[in-house]
Amino acid sequence: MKITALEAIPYTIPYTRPLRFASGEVHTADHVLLRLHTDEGIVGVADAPPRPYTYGETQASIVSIVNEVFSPQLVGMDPFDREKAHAAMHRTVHNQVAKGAVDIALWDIAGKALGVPVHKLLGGWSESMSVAHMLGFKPAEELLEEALRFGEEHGITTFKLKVGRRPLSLDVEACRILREGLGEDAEIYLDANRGWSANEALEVLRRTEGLGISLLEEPCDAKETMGRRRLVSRSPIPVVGDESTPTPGDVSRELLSGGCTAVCIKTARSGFTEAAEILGLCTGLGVDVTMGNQIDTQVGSLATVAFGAAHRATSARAGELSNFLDMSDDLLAEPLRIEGGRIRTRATPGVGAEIDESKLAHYRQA
Ligand code: MUC
Ligand code: MG
Repeated sequence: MKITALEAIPYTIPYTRPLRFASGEVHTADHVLLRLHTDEGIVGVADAPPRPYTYGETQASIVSIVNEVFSPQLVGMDPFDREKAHAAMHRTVHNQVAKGAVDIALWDIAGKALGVPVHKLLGGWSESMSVAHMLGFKPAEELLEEALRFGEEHGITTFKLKVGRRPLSLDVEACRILREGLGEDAEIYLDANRGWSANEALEVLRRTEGLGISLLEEPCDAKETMGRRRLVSRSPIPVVGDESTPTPGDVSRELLSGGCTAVCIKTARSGFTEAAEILGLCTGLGVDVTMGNQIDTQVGSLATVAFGAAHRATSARAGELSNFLDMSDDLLAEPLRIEGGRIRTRATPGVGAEIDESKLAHYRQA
């Protein structure tokens, strides 16, 4: 089989409820749908969500790198030769999200060609994932109302609270109100998206002691090396690397040098191949992982479910999978459903992201 064309389709779908966090905010999903065509008529599909504040990529840059750089490198290759595809793409630095989408589309082709769902190819641990919901910046009472609603309507009991605000009392208060309102069995963890300094993060840890916060993600900029290491060595809870750990090399550097003690895996920026390498590093070192959300659509969330459900370690915690519910529409022909707090993998070959062509035609930008 040969790759015949890469198609990068920019599209825009508005959010009903925007998500705000320390490094940015999202009002519209201005993503790129990637399609890898082959000479056997099999098409691999993946979603690329640009996050300029995290990786520097934009919708236009993803379209351009795919069309101008990756297409000439990959057309003519066998889609099963993932190592060769990665070697070609890695001649270009960065562009994590564009590379991740190509990788997911390659796995999708492999699954479709073999007639096997990708979660089975990757590991086949389970057929579903438990769902965590990500709560953006809002007044504390509104956060509690949202968390209770997601609990009642979807059976979700794990919440990641976006923090990193000033004054620190805003987030300390939000933690207290959530814990009081959700009860002691709900899991609550924090993600500051580098919004604080290391000292501010330490102060928040002191002021939230006793509230049962389970994890602290990317509290400060990992490049501020001394402060970050002081924070990690003093934190009573795992400090999760996210923006600082997109590649296996970043993960090993941050873990071994004391920049984090847990790792967030995102298929949107690592694809399945690098996500598996990262997972291998973490399980080998005895480090917890979370399945993160890059503010994904249903297409992207389904890819996260395929990877997360496939492995034991990624199934051990709830994955961040519910933020597509805040979008006004989506591209999947058969919508994702959260039932009893879980999302199921698809039994169809590949990742299972069948696209509704009329919706794509409606939302596409070019
Ligand atoms: C997260 O975990 O940080 C916000 C920015 C991004 O790239 O992902 C989200 C969620
Ligand atoms: Mg994060």
